[in-house]
This record gives sequence, C-alpha cells and structure tokens, in this order.
Amino acid sequence: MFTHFTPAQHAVHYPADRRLYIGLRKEVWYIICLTVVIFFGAAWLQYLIQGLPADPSAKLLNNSKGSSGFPWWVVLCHWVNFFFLILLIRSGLSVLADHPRLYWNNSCRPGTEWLRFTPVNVPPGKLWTAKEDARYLSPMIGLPGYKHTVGVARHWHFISVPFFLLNGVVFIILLFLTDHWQRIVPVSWSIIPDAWSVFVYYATFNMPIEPNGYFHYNALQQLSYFAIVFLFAPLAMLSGMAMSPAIENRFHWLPKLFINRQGARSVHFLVMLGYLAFTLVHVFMVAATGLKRNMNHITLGTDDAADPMGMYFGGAILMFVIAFCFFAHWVSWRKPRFLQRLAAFINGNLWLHSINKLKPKSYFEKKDITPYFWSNGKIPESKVWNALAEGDFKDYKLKIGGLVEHQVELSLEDLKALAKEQNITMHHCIQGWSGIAEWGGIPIRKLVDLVKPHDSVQTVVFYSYGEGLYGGVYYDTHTLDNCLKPASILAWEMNYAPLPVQYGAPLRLRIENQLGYKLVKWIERIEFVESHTTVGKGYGGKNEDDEYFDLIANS
Ligand SMILES: Nc1nc2c(c(=O)[nH]1)N[C@H]1C(S)=C(S)[C@@H](COP(=O)(O)O)O[C@H]1N2
Ligand SMILES: [Mo]
Repeated sequence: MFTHFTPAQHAVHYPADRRLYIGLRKEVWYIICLTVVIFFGAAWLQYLIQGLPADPSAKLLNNSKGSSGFPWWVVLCHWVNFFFLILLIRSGLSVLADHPRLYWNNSCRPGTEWLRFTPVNVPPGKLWTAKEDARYLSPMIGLPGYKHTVGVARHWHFISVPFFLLNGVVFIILLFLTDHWQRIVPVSWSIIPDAWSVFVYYATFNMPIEPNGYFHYNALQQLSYFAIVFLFAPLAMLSGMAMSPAIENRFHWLPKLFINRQGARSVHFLVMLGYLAFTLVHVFMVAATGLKRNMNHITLGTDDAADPMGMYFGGAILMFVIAFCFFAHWVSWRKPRFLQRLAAFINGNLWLHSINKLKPKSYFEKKDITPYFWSNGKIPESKVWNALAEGDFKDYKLKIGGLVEHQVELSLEDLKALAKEQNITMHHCIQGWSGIAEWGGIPIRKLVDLVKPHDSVQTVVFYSYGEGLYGGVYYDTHTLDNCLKPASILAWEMNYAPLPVQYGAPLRLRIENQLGYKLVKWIERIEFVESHTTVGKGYGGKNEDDEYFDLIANS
C-alpha cells in the first residue's frame, strides 16, 4: 500500500507497545471541572431564576447594513486556512509523540508533567533515553505518524507555517481594507454581556435568534471568530517561536512570556486544542443553523437557502483535503528526501538569513541549572573508546584535520592549557525536551586559530566514537560561522564536574543556536571541509542522512 517496511523498520515504527495513554494531572482535572461547573452553573442559575435573557441578536434581524456578505477572498482564505491547519495539527501531533510529555518547567523531569501521552514510568537507576521514551502514533491521526518520524513531521509542520502565515496576513490586510472587519472585530464592550446572553441560550439547550450569517454573526460567534484570528493565531506564532534555540538564546523574554520554554510548548499545544475545539463547535453550528445556506455563504459567496451547490462544493473541498492527507502519507514514506529538500529550500534558506544570524547571549545563572537532564544517544561500544574510558581518558587525543595548515592531536590536558570558557545554557532537543546546564570547555574559535583552516573551508565535521540509532558512525556538521559564535565550545565539564560518560565524555559539542542532535557527544575527531555534501550520505549529519533532519537546526 503506502508503506513498505523492512522487518527492521517495522520493529522501529510499529513497536509492540502501541497503547495510547492520556495522563492528566489531578489538579488540571479539577481546574477543568471547576471551569465547566462555574460557566454552566452560572448559566443555569440565571436561566432558572430570571429566565432567558433578552436576545441580543434581535437587533440584528433584517439588518443588512455595513456588511458586504462573503467576498471571494474570505472564501479563499477560509479554505486555505483550513487546509494548512489540518497539516499543522496532524504534523504537530507527530512531533509531540516524539516526547509525549508536557511541562511548565525547564527540567522536564518525568513525573512533573501536567499531561502525558505515555503509560511508561521512567525506570529509575537505568539509562532511559528520550528516544526510547518516544511513542507510537497512528498515521490516521499524525502526519506521518508511527514512531520516530519527528524529522519528516517537522518538514510538514514548517513547510506549512509560511503559507499559513501568509494566508493570515493577506486575510487581515483585506479585512481592514474593506468593511469586512466589522463582522469579526467587536467595537463595544457590550460584546461581553451579549456573548454571555447567547451562551446562556446554548448552555440551557435553547436556540437564540439566528441572525442571517450572510450579514451578521451573533455576539458569541463574533467573539470566538475574533479570538481565533486575533488571539489564537498570534499565540500559536509566539509560542512556536519561543521554542527555537536560536531565539531563546537571543531573545530570552519571548519564552518568558510563557513562563519558560516548556510553558511555550504547553501553550502551543493548548492553542492547538483551542483550534480543534473551535472547529468542532463551528462545524456543528454550521450544520445546526442551516447547512445549505451556510455552505453557500462560505463556498460560493451567495446567500441562498435552497441551492445545494455550496454543500457539494464544501464536500469536494473536504474530499480534496482527505486525499491530500493520503498523498502526504505517500510522500512521507516514498519521497522523504524530496520533503527534506523542499524544507531546506524554504525554511533552511529563511532561517539561514534570519534567526541563524542571531548571536547567543548568556542569560541563565547557577540557580537555573536543572536538576534533571534527559539523555540521548548510544554510548560508544568500540574497544578504542572503552580502553580510553578505562584510563580516565588520559590517553585521549582529539584529532583535528582536513583542509587546515596545521593538523593537530591534542590531549585533554593540552586543551585545558589552551583556554577555558564556562556557559550556563539551555539544551533544546528536537523531540521537545530541554534542560539547563553549565558547560566548561574550549571555545572552538581557539582551535580554529590554532589549526588555521584554508580559505575554502565553510563546514566543520565532528565525528563521534558512538554510533547512530540505526548503526554507522554518529557525526554532524556545522557551518564555520556557527562554530565561531559566542558560547560555541567543546566541553569536558558539565555542572562543574568532569563530563559524565552518559553526557558525552571525554568531549562534546555545544553550539547554542542549534538543536541537540547537532551537538555531537563522545567526539573522536574534527575535520574542516569545504562542504557537508562530501561527508556521509551528504545531508549534513547522521540524523540528517538517516532521519531526514534539517541541516540547519534553529527551530
Ligand atoms: N554521538 C552522539 N551524539 C549525540 C547523539 C547521539 O545519538 N550520538 N544524540 C544527540 C541528541 S539527539 C541530543 S538531544 C543530545 C543529548 O545530549 P544529552 O545526553 O547531554 O542530553 O546529544 C546529541 N549528541
Ligand atoms: Mo535530540
């Protein structure tokens, strides 16, 4: 059919344990229940004591002033928005499944999540990597779904973002260039009591007066459309941006708007839930208040209560979106390189010329260091590394070569004698977790000065003693430019102690405007080259080669 897994791929993407488990903290349950009780309780109380309030929509009846129906651009923007929203939500869920826990703290210690989608309790006293913790997601729900598909899921997500945004900007510009804004932007505070009155009707199973939606919305409808455009969309954008390592490290105030980076991640999820809830209620109301007429409004732009054409049109659009989801599934498994290239063409270029240029600043203090730090990667199994580890890395020599004037081999003592810098920074894993630690080591800039790369060098390759998830040497590449940024170091120290084995002993990389997978641990050697295309399979690193991750990982 759409996927042809080898037995090895089958084991990875289709694991034995595929239970879906949703664990919500007790306190959050209480808050949700309390909110529902308060709102519905107040509505019922008012209804039982005072009866139904005066219907605020009464004044809108037979009023077609100040509104020009549904112009073609509203119709177009609405459906374009719908299309990309589906892609964003489905791919976003796939990304979430890769670290199925949501927190309000930067430490991400298992057990402190307010919501989790995994039945697994992290076993104490055993190395349980974040990759092991990833969950299976049905491809019916996620794009592309299955386990360990965060690379491809991100491509769908980030390719959609610019189009979703552009569509939103076009919509808002046209909204204010025409009189259409009056339909969704409230101009009086009376919208709040009016919306409440409408809510009392719905909550007590009464239907309020239905103004002709071709000209006017009722107060609650107007308020919710306003919130979707002017509250949810900006929140989605800001919380999304706040998760980027390049942005977190330069504009620390942005994640702080959401308490911290994990708060931003949680808000990003909650906004998605908001969109989802809105869509369900919206579709229900469209059907409940005159499906034919409403569908004519939003597909043909006509106000006709009998013509079934709008319904057929809407159905056709829905079929197209569903068909596209199948197509997207096929592309994800059969043409993932195409997706990776498309993402590089669109976002790789966008990021390279914008956020990748930002220089990391230091913000965090000793008190911010997180007590927990997830881990990823296979600890090296090679004889050479094991022998070095047994000798406490006294015989370790970092080899630096490639297109340089002076090839060198440096022991840890040599490196320590050259220079040392200490930074307290946040680690951003592509899966979604974070952690803050102090890292001590040598600025890469010092090594560049020492070996003097040729003018043609653009890229630096870091090879590990360890292997990738699917076998073969783990490596990654960085632009020389990023290696020279502030806080780009080779670290031998973590939290004021020698780097533990699990975290990359004897030497690991820290380049703070990039995601975790680019920060190679257990470094064996460094090579200066002209381009990443001549290394490995040519996509810039082990994960880039095998899992279609981005070459530049700013977000
Ligand atoms: N050699 C090697 N380095 C690696 C990896 C790996 O699998 N092998 N995983 C990367 C990923 S995905 C992350 S998130 C970080 C994790 O670093 P930590 O264990 O210090 O948290 O290491 C990166 N470096
Ligand atoms: Mo990672």
